[in-house]
Amino acid sequence: FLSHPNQLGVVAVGFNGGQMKKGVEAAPMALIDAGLLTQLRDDLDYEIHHDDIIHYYEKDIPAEDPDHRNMKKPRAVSAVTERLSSQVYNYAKDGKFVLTLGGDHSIAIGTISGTAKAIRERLGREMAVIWVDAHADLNVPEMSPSGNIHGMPMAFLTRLAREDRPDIFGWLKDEHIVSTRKLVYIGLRDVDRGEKQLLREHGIKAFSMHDIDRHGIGRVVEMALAHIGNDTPIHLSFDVDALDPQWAPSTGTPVRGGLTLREGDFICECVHETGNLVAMDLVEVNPSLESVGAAETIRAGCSLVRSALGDTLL
Ligand code: 6HN
Ligand code: MN
Ligand code: MN
Ligand code: MN
Repeated sequence: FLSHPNQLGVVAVGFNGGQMKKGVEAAPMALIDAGLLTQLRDDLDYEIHHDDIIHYYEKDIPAEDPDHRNMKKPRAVSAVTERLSSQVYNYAKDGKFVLTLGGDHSIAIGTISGTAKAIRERLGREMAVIWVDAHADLNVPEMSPSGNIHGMPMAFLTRLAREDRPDIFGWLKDEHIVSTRKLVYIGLRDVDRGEKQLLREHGIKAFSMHDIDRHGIGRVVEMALAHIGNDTPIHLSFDVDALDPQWAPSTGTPVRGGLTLREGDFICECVHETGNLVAMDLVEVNPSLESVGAAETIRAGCSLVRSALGDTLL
């Protein structure tokens, strides 16, 4: 599905407004300083398209941003993701692979809407999303326990949540939307009550840590890819907290009992092998949360991205 499979568009998103902890905005810089883009260029032969800017979107963030429908910082997240959506779209419409380095997971509202629109226009197809996370990030605003929008992106992207105000996600049009049938979760282990109900009601495919323990990661990835079908463009949204805190301690909402780094890399490798991957997000790396674990978490993040881009396969 990529007309230029070795052309890589990179967006560095230093945004933390989808949750309350500072530090996640520093992740793109930390990942790039760790040599990620150099490795992709020199070891994996990608031609990198990057404006060499870490985007903090200061000008898009309003001074006044009162809660709306239980959402915190709704105008900031909306404005930033709207801008990000067109940045991602501009790479994807040319048939480039798009790598977005977050940032908290609210940014997926921007990245996924951007690729979904480009894939519709360019190929006349609906895209699938593989969401690897400890959490489902499927809360409708009113049922969110925290009001943090990083727990809501998939609700807006599937239209399970909707808002018509143009300054609060009303900019999301049909072309940006992903079908609940084309969404697959891997790694879930901390899902809120309302989210569980939505997963059930809409028959959304979800593989929890329980499923991974039962079937093994190999079989789970096979089933996930079978659900999507082998002729569908894939956007991979990887929340580093899917990994066990042993591998990725520096993240805002760590949950024990997660994936090993090897299992995370394996998921990325298998998705790469399909040849259908068109975009990836790496989110929720927070280098300031764990002085000891930050370097390790950054290394894990780099490893996941390299795996999704074809490293580690012989
Ligand atoms: N993430 N379900 C919780 C909430 O606040 O809605 C946690 C969300 C975490 C979001 O990790 O991207
Ligand atoms: Mn997440
Ligand atoms: Mn998470
Ligand atoms: Mn929880």
